[in-house]
Amino acid sequence: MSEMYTPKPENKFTFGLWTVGNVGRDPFGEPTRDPLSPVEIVHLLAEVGAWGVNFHDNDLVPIDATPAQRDKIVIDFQKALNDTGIVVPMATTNLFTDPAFRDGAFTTNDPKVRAYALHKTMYAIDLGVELGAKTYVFWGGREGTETDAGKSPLDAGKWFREALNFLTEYVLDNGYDLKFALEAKPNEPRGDIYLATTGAMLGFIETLDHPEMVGVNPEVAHETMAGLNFLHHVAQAWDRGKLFHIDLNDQSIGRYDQDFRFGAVNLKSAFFLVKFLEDVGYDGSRHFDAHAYRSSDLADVKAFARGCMRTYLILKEKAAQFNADGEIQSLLAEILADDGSMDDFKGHYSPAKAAALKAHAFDRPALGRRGQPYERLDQLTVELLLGVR
Ligand code: GLT
Ligand code: MN
Ligand code: MN
Repeated sequence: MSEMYTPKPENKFTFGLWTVGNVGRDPFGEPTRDPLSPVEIVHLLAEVGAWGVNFHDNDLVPIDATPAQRDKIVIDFQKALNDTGIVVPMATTNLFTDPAFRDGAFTTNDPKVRAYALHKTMYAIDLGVELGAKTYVFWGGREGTETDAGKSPLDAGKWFREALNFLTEYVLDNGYDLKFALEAKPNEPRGDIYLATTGAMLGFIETLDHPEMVGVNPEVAHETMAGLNFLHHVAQAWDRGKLFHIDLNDQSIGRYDQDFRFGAVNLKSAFFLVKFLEDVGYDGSRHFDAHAYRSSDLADVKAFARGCMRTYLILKEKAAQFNADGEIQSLLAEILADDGSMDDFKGHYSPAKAAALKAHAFDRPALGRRGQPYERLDQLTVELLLGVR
């Protein structure tokens, strides 16, 4: 195995306890794998070369644990982190498994459940911060509806805003060094989930009391489930300084929530994504929010985890190759060619510029005759990915 494809701490590869710890349950079948303890998962992640581990409160501490049990679990987990060097960059709250959240957490019509969701999240934030988390993810899997007959989307949005405002104040009040990252998903487990795309989240963030503390955690599978171009959403988040975290996995359009190994379905999209993250210098976690096939055993789970990281590193190498390829770069130069003749019309508005632009005579037929060699460029990209360049 080439040294180049060996994961290193600076790659910031992370997995959730729930990812390599996934036991292979699905809506039609019982688990196919034995559960691993959080300590065992930390050792597994160290063995495969990951940098960090993320968790929901209840991945680590069972929802009905006593305070004494909680403290013992945290001590054991911290010891595993110390023994392996694995870090905790991100934490989150499970606001979807317990029946209390059957109608949502922050957006349910039940004010007691909304209050309980805040209560639970404050404890979960304390736990995450205690173990070193700097990013706190909000994935509202149950924040939605099957029918809009009994729930107002306006109320839901207002309640979600109030909850996030409350929690950012909680973070400030406690002096925590913690930012929030909102994760969108169009559906599953709810029929429809509110704020279904990363773009919707970006718009919502600007309505909060502390928008500077809140960004997004886009997930490949989630934008893909909605039939959208994931890279375009990541780019919009990056442009706004809001790419606080990213969930890498894979997914076919139009299927159930698959959470496949990174690069398992659409290698070309994965390539453009890795190229983007590396080109812009994204320096956050590369979190693999995926799980092994239900047919996998423990050895195959390790192969899954190694595969996520190895594919990322291979695509990173391919991105460098793309950037250094003379033929590809000359096609790009042709596509981006600018003879400077429009320079006077660029930049900020001025009345004189507007008048000059209105007076300019364009050769419209000539504009329409200019082709762009995207076919050639795309084929070169495919050949590069297939390893024949
Ligand atoms: C769950 C979900 C993921 C979220 C996790 C964080 S939980 O596995 O499918 O997309 O990122 O809450
Ligand atoms: Mn997912
Ligand atoms: Mn996710």
